[in-house]
This record gives sequence, C-alpha cells and structure tokens, in this order.
Amino acid sequence: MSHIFDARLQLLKKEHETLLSRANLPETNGNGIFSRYQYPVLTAAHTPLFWRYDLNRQTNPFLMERFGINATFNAGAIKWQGKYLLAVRVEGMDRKSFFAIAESPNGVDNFRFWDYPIDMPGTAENDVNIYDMRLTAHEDGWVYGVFCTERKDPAAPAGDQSAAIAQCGIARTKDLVKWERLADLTTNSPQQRNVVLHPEFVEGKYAFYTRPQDSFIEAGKGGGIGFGLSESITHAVVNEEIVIDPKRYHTVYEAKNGQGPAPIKTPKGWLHLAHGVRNTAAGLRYTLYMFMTDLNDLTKVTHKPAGYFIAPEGEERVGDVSNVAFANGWIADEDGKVFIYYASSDTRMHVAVSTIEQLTDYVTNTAPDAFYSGGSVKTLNAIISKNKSLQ
Ligand code: M1P
Repeated sequence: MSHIFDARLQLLKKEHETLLSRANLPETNGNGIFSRYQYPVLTAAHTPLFWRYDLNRQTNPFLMERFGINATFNAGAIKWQGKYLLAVRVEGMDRKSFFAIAESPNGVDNFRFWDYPIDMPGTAENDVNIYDMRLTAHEDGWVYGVFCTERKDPAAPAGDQSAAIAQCGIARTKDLVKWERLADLTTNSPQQRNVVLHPEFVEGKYAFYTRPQDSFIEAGKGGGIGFGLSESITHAVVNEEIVIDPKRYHTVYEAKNGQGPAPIKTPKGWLHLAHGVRNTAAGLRYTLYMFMTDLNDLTKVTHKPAGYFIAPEGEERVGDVSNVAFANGWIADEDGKVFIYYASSDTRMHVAVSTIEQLTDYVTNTAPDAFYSGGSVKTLNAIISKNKSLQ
C-alpha cells in the first residue's frame, strides 16, 4: 500500500507547489481603468495539503482527502508588515465557511495560506456560519474584522431548514492571529449583511456602512447602502441608518446592493467599491460598481458612474453561484497602486490592479446613469460629437 501513498504524495506536492508558485501576469489591452490578471489568485486547490489530507501512511494508506475544501472566495484584504494579506472565506465541503489568512509578497501571485485558519471566538449564541469579512485598520489602533454571522431563524416554520437570520459579527485583532470577539452589531433591521466599518471616527463615533434587509435573501423594503454611527464598538448600536446609495429601478443594483471593502480616502473624496444585484431570467446577476462620497459628509454621494465597473467574464461566470462578481477587499499601496480582490461565482479569488489616479478619473469623469435609454443615447452622442471634432 505504501507505494500508492508515496506516489500520490509526491504528485500532490509537485502539483501544489507548481500552482502556488505560478507567476500571474496582467492581461493586455484592458479598458484603461484596471488590469485583470491571467489566473485566479486563490482557488480551493491552493489550500495546504496538510489541511485536506491525513499525511500519516498508517492511518491514511490511500492518501484520501479527509477534509474537503469547496471554495475560497469573498476575501477581506490588508497590507500587513509589507505583505498582501487576504482574509479568505474558505468553504468546506460541509458547506460551513470560516476565515483563513493567505499571504503574498506582491499582491498578485504566490498566495500561501497561514498554517491554521482563524479560530474566531463565538458569542453566547453560536454562529452557524460566518463569512465575507471586511478588514478595517481603524484609527483607534485596532484591526477590525466585520463579517456576516448566520444562524437558523427561530421563527422558521416546521420543516424549513433553510430560513436563516444574518447579522453583523465584529471582532478585532492586533496581529491577525488572535481575535477578540465583540458583541454583534445591533440595528433596527431584522437582518444585516455587507456591513463595513469606516476607518476613521465620525463625530467621535464609530461609523458603519450597513445593508438593512427584510429577509435572508430579499432586501424587501430594505436594501441600499446605509450609514450610521455608534458610540461604542464593544457593544455597537446603530439607531439610525441613512440610506446613502439606494437600490433603484432598472439599474445594475435594482434588486439589492452592498458596500464592498472600507472606502479609500483620496484628495477628491472617499472611493467606494460596492456590489449591485439585478434580476434576470437566468437568476440574480452580481456586478461591482463604484462611487465617491464627500470628504466632509460621508452621507453625500458626489460621483457615481453609470453601470458596472467589473462584471464576471469568461470562466468567472461559472461556479457554485454563477454570474457573480463580489468584492470585500482591496489594498491601496503607498505608491498609489490599488489591488482589487474580487471573487467570481462564489468559487475563487481574482485580482484586478489599478491606481488611485485611474479610479478617481473613472469615478469623476464617467457619466452618471440617466435612468432611461434616451439619456444613455445623449451621453453616447456627447462622446461621439467630442471625438468627431478631433478628426
Ligand atoms: O451568492 C452571491 C452573494 O450573495 C450574498 O450577497 P448579498 O447579501 O448581497 O445577496 C452573500 O451571501 C455573498 O456572500 C455571496 O457572494
């Protein structure tokens, strides 16, 4: 039996190392706003072999997988001690998600998981599933992880094993290894997902982007990106949510939307990345869009280009939940480069690279949505006429 074990182990190690050390190059001829990269930065196959296999030949003579990983997606991101870190949503084959840190020396390839996943402390009521962590290096000195915690809906009718309640879990750390769990965020909304902590105090308080929603999947009367303040972070309570970016008829965010990572401060305003969801005959389609808010008034959207910024393309369109682009992590580097980490179809992670200058140009100089076809034609005609005058 040992020859099976040895042969398999040798091959597995070789394939794994080849995958992890593969160089990832930018695709040529993008749209001028960002560059996509050739390969996903993380897949389930990137997870360490010593997570998935019992490597003892006595107890695992066939070298079988003992803990299957289904997907690695929806990662928060932070630059940490010179390295590019993703707080990845790792989903096992048992459908449970947890967080694990993967680290890269350059932000685009060679991502390797730390040995152990994050051992996130629970609350009095156990989380059944945790996912989609947004990392915020707050000016109070802590790094916060704000994520969705999901538990079975106690009011679910008998026999309904899928009704759930989503709420916002909050934890903080000084080293990304040891985490202190704080109380879940309290708001007036029956459910919350896509909550993000703003990096600065606002009026001396902690500021949150929220996404009030009526039920687990449907935003219902809720939806839109909300904004609210909390006196405390250890027992965070947002009493008033102001919807700063509502869902709107016949847009890429008509069904629901949600803040992506914490916004990036630029001289012209706060750059926001968000996801929008529209309905189609083939089901929900998730794309990413951007907007900018005022430096002095975070509730005021100053610029918002029409339509989507990134949509799933090619193989990105297929996965566990197809036709989804989702982002909850980006890193603004000291030299102005921005690494945008997005997941495709709830399955794998990708990177697109841009700069603060390019993103600011995109957000401030791309026409807003006119909200009707004739308006789109007017926008297009203005571009054509301007170009004609150049010829
Ligand atoms: O399956 C697509 C996404 O669905 C949810 O996003 P939203 O709350 O906006 O519908 C999240 O569960 C997210 O994790 C997932 O990628």
